[in-house]
Amino acid sequence: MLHYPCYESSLCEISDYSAQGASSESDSEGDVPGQYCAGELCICETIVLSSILRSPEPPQGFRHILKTQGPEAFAKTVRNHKGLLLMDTTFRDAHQSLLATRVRSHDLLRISPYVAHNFSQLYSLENWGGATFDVALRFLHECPWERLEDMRKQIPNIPFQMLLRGANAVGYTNYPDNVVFKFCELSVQVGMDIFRVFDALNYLPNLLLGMEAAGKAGGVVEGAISYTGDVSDPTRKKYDLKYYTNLADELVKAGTHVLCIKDMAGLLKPAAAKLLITALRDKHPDIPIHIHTHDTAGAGVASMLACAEAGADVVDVAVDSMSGMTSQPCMGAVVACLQGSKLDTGLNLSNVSEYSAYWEQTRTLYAPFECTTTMKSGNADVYMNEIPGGQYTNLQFQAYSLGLEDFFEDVKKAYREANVLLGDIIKVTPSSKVVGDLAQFMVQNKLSADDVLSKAEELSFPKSVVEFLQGSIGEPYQGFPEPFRSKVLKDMPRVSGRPGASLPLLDFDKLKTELKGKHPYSTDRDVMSAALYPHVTDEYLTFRENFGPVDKLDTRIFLTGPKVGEEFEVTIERGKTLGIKTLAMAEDLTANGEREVFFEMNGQLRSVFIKDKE
Ligand code: 3PY
Ligand code: ZN
Repeated sequence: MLHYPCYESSLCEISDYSAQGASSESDSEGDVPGQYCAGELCICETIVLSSILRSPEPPQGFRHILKTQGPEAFAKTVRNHKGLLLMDTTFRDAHQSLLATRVRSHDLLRISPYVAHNFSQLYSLENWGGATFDVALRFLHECPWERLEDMRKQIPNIPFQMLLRGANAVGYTNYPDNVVFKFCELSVQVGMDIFRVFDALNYLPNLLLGMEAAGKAGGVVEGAISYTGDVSDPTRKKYDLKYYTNLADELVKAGTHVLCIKDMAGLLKPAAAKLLITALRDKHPDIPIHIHTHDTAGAGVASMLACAEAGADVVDVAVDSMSGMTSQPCMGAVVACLQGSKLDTGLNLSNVSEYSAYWEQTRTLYAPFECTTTMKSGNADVYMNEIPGGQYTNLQFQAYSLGLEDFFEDVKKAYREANVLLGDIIKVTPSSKVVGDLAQFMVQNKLSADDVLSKAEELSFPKSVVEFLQGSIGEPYQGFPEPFRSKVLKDMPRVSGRPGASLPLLDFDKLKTELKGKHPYSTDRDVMSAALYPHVTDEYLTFRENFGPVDKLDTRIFLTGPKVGEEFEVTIERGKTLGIKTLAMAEDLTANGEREVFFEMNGQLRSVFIKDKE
């Protein structure tokens, strides 16, 4: 008879097991090691368990080629592959766009063995970088490096992909060069494989720095061109086909292993996709082409199919229940549309559905962060305002939380005007913040574009706008807008060239000594986190010292806390599970606003004092 693992408590055991391969016990009995009890299987357990029982070792994937033959051979294999390859963004961009990046390691790790076993044909799994680094530390109180390491253990076969913001690494500002290099080096050591490197202005010196850092670390370099405008519209002259093909030539010349078009706002309509990819394919027949988009308007699947037809090797999708709107196009739809064709993805639609069912259920845990609280449908107005996927949801959420019903409509209109005032720039983190800040400033102060121009000398612009005009994130294509720039900056200093080039190198030894002084148990990974986010890392380490590894709690308990009388389990490491039962709370608060909470831990009575927030 097959005994079922208890909800939560033994899932980690199953997951660890999958990474380590079969054991003879399990083979003989059809059972898996760990703690068992008879009971109901949740959907997650059912699907993970069934895939592991089918085959204890996950099948080999593209990572095998990468690790045994290196990035060039990997790129060649991708290029020679028949059929369309997919990158799954569910673990990064999908939840960054739909759930404010709040998905926790706990929920990513629960489904990781299933992904390893059933999606080994993926080009890559995007699971790190972008906003995930900051949000993990700042809001989830978990270590992004541990997340990466733990996922690697569960998914040894599929290449991991991350988003590197060029010279901004995974931050919002330029860092000293040695920070970017060391960051990439450590990322590869911990388990990263493919680096999608972009720059928020497509500013080549920044892009090349990120590419060099990723390449030197041994990663696959995916140089990315951020896409804006519309190459199928002859009236949109600034970012025309020539602009993109010239940039692609530069990235290929710089040795990118894979060429990426990063359509962060979902502006690449099918007709434009056909033009652009055909042109790139003709110029660079040997280089794999990878396309990223967002489905904000709802045309994402059509665009990705057009890209594939025109010769793209890889496109980005998110699993069905985490796709659509500001996220990526639907994986199941792309898989189904290509089934039986020469571009067949090789993925099994039933597996996609099972995977989707897990996320459908898991997504409900993150209801407080749901973009669907405010966003009910796709919206083709993105073709006019060009707001990137993640920012679109953020701006809408902000507008609703301010209770200003028309605010979002006004901000979208102002965003368009702000973009023109700033010279029609590429808009993606952090340049999108510059445009968004200016748009909000205009709406809040009831300023038209003409007002902004005529009063530019007197207005007190948001910091991000001033810094952008100073050149602190790089130089926009065709230069800064004049006379606006001179009016705003007056005699303020200007940075010319690559901003990071003038920053002094970071003294890592000094930083380590300082961090150890304050947090004796901090590691070299924490030092790297502190190099990128000093304050956030300090707060994360202090939190962890006070409250322990809260990433081990299940998501409902983490987000809302247990109810009085509730029993739950926490697996702190393999084989170490704590049984906790909350018993009661003291009626009175202490002088410093704390309340004593009584609970049982593995049968023993304990109590803690907890700050009462009410
Ligand atoms: C990021 O920089 O986090 C992005 O997702 C940009 O598109
Ligand atoms: Zn994106």
